[in-house]
Amino acid sequence: KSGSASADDKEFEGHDEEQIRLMEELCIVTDFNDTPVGAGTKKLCHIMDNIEQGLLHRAFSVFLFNDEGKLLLQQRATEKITFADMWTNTCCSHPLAVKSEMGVAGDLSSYVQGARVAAQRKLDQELGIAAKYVPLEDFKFLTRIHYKAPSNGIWGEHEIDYIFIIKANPEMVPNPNEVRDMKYVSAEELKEMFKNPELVFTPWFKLICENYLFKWWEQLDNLDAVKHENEIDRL
Ligand code: DMA
Ligand code: MN
Repeated sequence: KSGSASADDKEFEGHDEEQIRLMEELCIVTDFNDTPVGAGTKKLCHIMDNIEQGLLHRAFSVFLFNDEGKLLLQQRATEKITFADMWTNTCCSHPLAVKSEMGVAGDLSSYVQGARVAAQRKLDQELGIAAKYVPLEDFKFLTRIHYKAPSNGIWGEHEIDYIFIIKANPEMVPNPNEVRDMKYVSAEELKEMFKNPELVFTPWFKLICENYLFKWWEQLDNLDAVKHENEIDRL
């Protein structure tokens, strides 16, 4: 399948122009151990046929907590090509295959730093959070999660996802092309949301909640005790 993305492609029929344009971004393609092996368009990396043949890419997920210990959730915009309208963690996307975000082959700390740069970039693009509210050194790296999940139609995810927690109280101006709604929740409020059959959540957010988040939430002041930076958790 062709890697380029254009509004004329039949895969994109009926989709938002800006979101189609973003499908041209170059993601970092990795092997099973998260070593970069090349670059692939966001389009190519999210086609389930390619994923079923083993195509894997690098991603990040940010969990932002305010000083009341509440987690900032977002509901994805209807315009999103994958996982539209679903509730999820604060911000997710991909470090791109550029010098500042890819890191140096074999050097995990440089991969982590590249993912922090990408996280800061997307917090601004999606939520209108200025970099001064989310300094790079404040992104606490917890672990990497390898997971696969189908979306709608031909689309899906297959990622090694860098998980970051950041404590901040930012001003925000959500970008309506990315975000439909935002909400700060306590752990109890999130558990109530999970019981509401009218709310749909992204698969990675559910996986992370089930496996780690509620445990981490109790340890926000002691995250060094729960992080495991050198592993890749296969979920
Ligand atoms: C992709 O997120 C990353 C994960 C962890 C699922 P996304 O679909 O929100 O990416 P983007 O914001 O770049 O469209
Ligand atoms: Mn992805």
